[in-house]
Parts: sequence; structure tokens; C-alpha cells
Amino acid sequence: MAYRWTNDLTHDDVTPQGAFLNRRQIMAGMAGLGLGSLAGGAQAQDALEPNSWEDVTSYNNYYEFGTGKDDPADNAHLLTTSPWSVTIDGMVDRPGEYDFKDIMAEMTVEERIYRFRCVEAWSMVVPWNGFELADLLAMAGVQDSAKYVAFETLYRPSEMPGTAYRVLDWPYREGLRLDEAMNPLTLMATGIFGKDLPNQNGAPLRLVVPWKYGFKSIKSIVRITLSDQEPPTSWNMSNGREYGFYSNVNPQVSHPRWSQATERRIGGGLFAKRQPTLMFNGYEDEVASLYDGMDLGKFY
Ligand SMILES: Nc1nc2c(c(=O)[nH]1)N[C@H]1C(S)=C(S)[C@@H](COP(=O)(O)O)O[C@H]1N2
Ligand SMILES: [Mo]
Repeated sequence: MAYRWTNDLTHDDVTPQGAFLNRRQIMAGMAGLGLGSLAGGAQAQDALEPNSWEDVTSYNNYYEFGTGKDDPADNAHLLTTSPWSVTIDGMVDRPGEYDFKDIMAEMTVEERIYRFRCVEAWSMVVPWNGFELADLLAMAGVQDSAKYVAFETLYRPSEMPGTAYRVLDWPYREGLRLDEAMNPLTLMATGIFGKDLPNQNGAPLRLVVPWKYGFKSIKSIVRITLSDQEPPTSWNMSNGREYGFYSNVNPQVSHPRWSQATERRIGGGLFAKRQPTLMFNGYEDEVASLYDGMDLGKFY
């Protein structure tokens, strides 16, 4: 069945903020039918109009394949994504190498339409398919001592021409606090638009943390390690002044070299107006409480 989106939303179709998580259950039920937002109907819609397949798959950041926005689309076909396994280790009850196929057999894939905001101040709306990271972590059994989750991307120079350049200290590494990782918004994406994830978007599985700047959403994950220490992360190691561990989207805190108050929506055309960036990228109701008592101006 061709995958398509409804374009006929009226203002009455917009979901009130608080109803967002209810939408999830509806989507979970519909994902298997491939109906996505069509089937959600008026009660389950929000106002997000996804970008096109072309936008999402041809304007990418994936430095293992080059630093140009079109390099990943040109080069990521070199990547072998099957077989694939993910090592889950550290403070878990069942450490080991989990085959991607075995993971997929256990997980329920659902659709999530999320805003995606790069620290470079461009944005998209992406219809992801995936499962909650919390469900994957439950498979391995998180121990009480664990406080952080560290992620690593595959490092395979023979298939990743960009790794010949030391723009980052490979492998690409990212991390979350455990409560951030367990939040129901935190997704392990395995697809977009109801299709398998294209290589340039991080096949076969990548993280999506919609309230954080895009670089936190690490691609092509081969290792997940639970620990009690804040893990080192690639962009923070490369420039700690510009890229913090938290990196929550915050329009009030500028990057040292540019404002984060507004963003350019990809696909809007050359003369499109920039739009205001939302606190926590629009997910404030769902995640602000994770940071109670933290100075959000300080933890960039
Ligand atoms: N392994 C790896 N993951 C990565 C990156 C990268 O260079 N390598 N780039 C990050 C950045 S800066 C962004 S904005 C998003 C881009 O995701 P997209 O290309 O699917 O839009 O991936 C993130 N994950
Ligand atoms: Mo980014």
C-alpha cells in the first residue's frame, strides 16, 4: 500500500498538548495496518505536517560518510546493515550480543511523528517507526545501580569513507541519563514513512530523542552500555564549550556562535520565514520535570 499523509486537517483536529501520550496507544494499534496518522482520525491528530521522503533522506548529518549534507545519501549505500547485532552490557542482568532480528521479534513497532531540531538551527518533522528504548532496556534487565546509558555507532572504516578524517574521535558516542532513556518519548527508530530506515538515516537502528538537539540521536548503534557514570560523548569531547551532555533544545540559550531562538524548516524553500524554536522542541509537558532543580541556562 502506498504510504501517504492526510493533508486535510482542520484546526479542530489538533490534539491538545496533554493528550499526546494517549495518541501513542492509538498509533501502536494502527501501526500494523500501515495506516499511521490516517487511522488516528480527529481525536489522535496533532498539527505536525511531516517533511517529504526526499527532505528526510537527502539532507543528513552522518559524518562517518562525510561532512556534506548530501554525502550520507551518496555514500551510505556502502554500509552493510545485515547481519547486525547490538551488544548490551554494563549494569544489566542479561548482558550479551543481541541479534537485530531477535530484537525486532520482541518489539512492537509503532509510528511517531516528531519534530527534529539540529543544533545547526535547521529542523524537520519526521514520521519515525520504532519502539521505545525502555522496552529494549527491559529485555536486558537494567540493574538498580545504573544511572546512565552510553551508545556507540559502528566504526567500520572500510565502509565509512568519512572516518578517514579525524573530524570526530570515532566511534561516534552518545549518552543519556537513565531517566531520559526511560522516558516514553525516547525512541529506537528502525524506519521512516513505514519503510526500513535508509542507511543515511542510521540503519538498521538509531536513537531519536526529540526534545534534544539532533546530534544526541546517534545512528547505526552497535553497543549500549549501562553505567553509574556520565559517559563521554563525541561532540562534547570534540568541543565541550559548544556541545553539552544534556543539549536540550532551548530557544533562550544561544550556541556560542549563533542564536537558537529560531529555526529553518527544511523543504520550506529559499524565502521561507524562519520559525520560532520551542522550549524542549515542543515537548515541555512531557519532559520538563526531568530537569526540576537544574539551571537550564547552565546545562547547554
Ligand atoms: N553516528 C552518527 N550519528 C549521528 C550523526 C553522525 O554524524 N554520526 N549526526 C547527528 C546529527 S548532528 C544529526 S542532526 C542527526 C541527523 O539525523 P538525520 O540525518 O536522520 O536527519 O543525526 C545525528 N546522529
Ligand atoms: Mo545536528
